[in-house]
Amino acid sequence: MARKTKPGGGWQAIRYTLDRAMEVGPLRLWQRMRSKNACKTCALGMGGMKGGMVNEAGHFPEVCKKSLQAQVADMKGALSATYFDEHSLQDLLKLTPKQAEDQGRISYPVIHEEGDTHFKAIDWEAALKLIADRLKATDPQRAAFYASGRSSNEAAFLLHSFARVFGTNHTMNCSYYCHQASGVGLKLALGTGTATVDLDDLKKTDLVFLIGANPASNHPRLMTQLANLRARGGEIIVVNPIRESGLEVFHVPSQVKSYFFGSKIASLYIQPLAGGDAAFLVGLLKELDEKGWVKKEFLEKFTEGHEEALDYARSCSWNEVVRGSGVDKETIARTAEMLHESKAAIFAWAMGITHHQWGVDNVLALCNVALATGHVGREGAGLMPIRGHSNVQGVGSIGFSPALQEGVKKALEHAYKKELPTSAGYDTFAMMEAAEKGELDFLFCLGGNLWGSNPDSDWSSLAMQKIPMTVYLSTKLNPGHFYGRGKTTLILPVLARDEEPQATTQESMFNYVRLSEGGTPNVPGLLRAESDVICEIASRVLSNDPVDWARLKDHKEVRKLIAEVIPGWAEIGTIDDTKHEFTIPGRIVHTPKFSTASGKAVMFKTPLPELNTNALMLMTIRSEGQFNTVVYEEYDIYRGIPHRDCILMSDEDIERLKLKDGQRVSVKGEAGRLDNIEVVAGKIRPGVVAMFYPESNVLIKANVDHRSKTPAFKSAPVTIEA
Ligand SMILES: Nc1nc2c(c(=O)[nH]1)N[C@H]1C(S)=C(S)[C@@H](COP(=O)(O)OP(=O)(O)OC[C@H]3O[C@@H](n4cnc5c(=O)[nH]c(N)nc54)[C@H](O)[C@@H]3O)O[C@H]1N2
Ligand SMILES: Nc1nc2c(c(=O)[nH]1)N[C@H]1C(S)=C(S)[C@@H](COP(=O)(O)OP(=O)(O)OC[C@H]3O[C@@H](n4cnc5c(=O)[nH]c(N)nc54)[C@H](O)[C@@H]3O)O[C@H]1N2
Ligand SMILES: [Mo]
Repeated sequence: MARKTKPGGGWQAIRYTLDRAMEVGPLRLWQRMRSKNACKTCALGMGGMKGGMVNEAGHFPEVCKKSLQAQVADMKGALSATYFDEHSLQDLLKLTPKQAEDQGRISYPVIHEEGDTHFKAIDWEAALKLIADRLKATDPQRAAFYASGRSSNEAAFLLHSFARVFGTNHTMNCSYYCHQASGVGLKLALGTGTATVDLDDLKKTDLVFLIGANPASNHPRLMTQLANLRARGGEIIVVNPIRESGLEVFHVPSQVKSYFFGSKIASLYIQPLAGGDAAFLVGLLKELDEKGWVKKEFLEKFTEGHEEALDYARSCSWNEVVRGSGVDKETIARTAEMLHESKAAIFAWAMGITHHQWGVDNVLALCNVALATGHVGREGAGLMPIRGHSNVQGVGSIGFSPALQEGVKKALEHAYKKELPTSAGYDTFAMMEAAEKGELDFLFCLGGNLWGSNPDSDWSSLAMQKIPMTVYLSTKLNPGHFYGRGKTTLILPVLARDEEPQATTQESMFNYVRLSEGGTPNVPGLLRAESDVICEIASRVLSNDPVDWARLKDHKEVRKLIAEVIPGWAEIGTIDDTKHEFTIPGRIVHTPKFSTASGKAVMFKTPLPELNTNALMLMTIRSEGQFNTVVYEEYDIYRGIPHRDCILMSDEDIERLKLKDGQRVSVKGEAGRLDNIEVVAGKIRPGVVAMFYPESNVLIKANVDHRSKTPAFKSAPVTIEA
């Protein structure tokens, strides 16, 4: 029997809010929450010039427990001046992700050199000199720059352009472990790498096909839209191996009726095998074709490749489709019928689709179904990757990736009066491999937790500890600072966006660029703006000629440059005067005109992957109480999972393996094992198990998708020993 779970949203979110408010002072928290800064958590976006807790359509109040968690966490105290004297490296290596997060804000620079027992405080001047001297002595091809998705467009733009002027294209961001497959797939199929819909489309759609995502935990503000859709008679199809309670019923905190009685979310809940989506989607295409529901005229006018894609679906037997997906024929038929009957459907997805060795194929298969049913290129219909970090899309848009578009490169060369390198840059995992081979001498991390987000944690420790110098710009401690240390490691404390002395900008998943006005530091100390640190290093390494890095400390100057260099971003050049937040032109697709070479959308044949059905398939997922590798609470309320060292299993698998709910077991993966893991019975599809990331990364071997370079975090074979 599954353990008792709580419905999503509702009073727990409110109670949590009140508890947290008391910790840092309710008035202080309210002021921070309402300040004109883009929300720090997911990429759905709220805040900015319209004020905190306001969405892109101007709706207030948009309440989300995640943004509160993130806000409170940044407001709690700073590490004491003697913290690193009192805690040796050995002590720090024992911190769990939650303990590391709970230590407080980093408020002064520290350094650790190979062999030292402790990190030591270092003043900014000495730290910057050390970094600059090292970079001057480093072959640019042996230096790499990683960015997470919380930093501003300004800081990210400065860092990647510094790296390129310095001489390397080894600039990669966290999206390689996140939505890269969505970007690659969408670009191939539709010629654009981002969502084709905006927030308004969600109000016009009559069907949302939600696959491989758990917005109840990870994008709570999407839940308002989903609840509203059901309330106006629309339908929601959920495709997820776990029956997520918040995707069945959700209590929207800002709506009185929903808050008390709950809103129905899923009309149809489908539980495929982990990694079974590709076969399920091909099955949908096959069913649509057999029923004569494929929009032939639309395909002939506006797409290419449809015959090949359809032929392939026809060539797969129903047996293969059902076995490969774990979904029965009747359910596939019902889904196809709902898509056929819908006047305007939106296809939304997250990591359940991208975290596979065939992540790009999954996205292409999803595009095929959307195109075959004609749900692309119209209002209220389209493709919607539900993005992760609050500015991960912006970081990519402004060019923080190994390859620059030719036009952007030219424009940057013109602006900087300097030729930029042409050599290929590493993707994130390739960079880790280079480190492991001893081919990396310097690593700079603009936020994030590269070690924690990597598969195969032990291997990642070995790889990263070979790097001669690693520099972290961080707000809070995480285990990556210690396991992912280099021979010399510097941790430099930075301001969060609502503490910055200057305004910054962020881009939401709806391609909306928002202005954050900044504020004052939440904690006292030697914290600096990210852009300030980057410009200081750049000035020291490259001098201020031909690029004047000192002048670029002014964010307005950076915005002018972005306006000049990045297509579609002209408006950012005047945003300081106009305060006008804007949607990047050319991204939203409301007519069937595509930015591919031919102007037509492309359908691809997406082969059924071979699933390893002999082993249990492990999906590594997020709990209700975490944001990526940052753990705020041990308990996962929505799934009834009591702590982090658990494995979620179906009653069938528990019985088959002669285990018991609550029993402690060992879990063995391709890369390692974890002992003393508690079995938790839950509503998960037999054959599939789930554990929390980042702890479970010990188990996972890095099987990366050849096109997106994204590791298969959600289809890892494991075995269980009692
Ligand atoms: N609170 C909170 N919010 C977050 C984050 C966070 O950690 N905490 N992280 C942010 C980031 S960076 C991201 S990328 C997003 C992540 O958002 P999500 O992608 O929603 O997060 P995950 O927990 O990784 O996985 C989501 C769901 O995919 C399902 N799933 C796993 N494998 C499969 C599969 O093979 N097929 C199908 N159909 N479903 C599958 C899981 O059961 C789970 O419900 O959220 C962002 N927002
Ligand atoms: N097994 C498994 N692995 C995964 C995933 C999974 O589902 N399963 N998900 C993957 C995904 S989707 C992602 S996006 C990656 C996440 O990878 P990352 O983005 O690299 O990791 P985070 O955990 O978000 O980084 C948290 C740290 O960022 C720093 N930070 C927070 N705010 C700021 C800021 O404003 N500025 C700066 N400079 N630093 C800041 C803090 O020090 C904090 O500890 O992990 C990936 N890895
Ligand atoms: Mo992500």
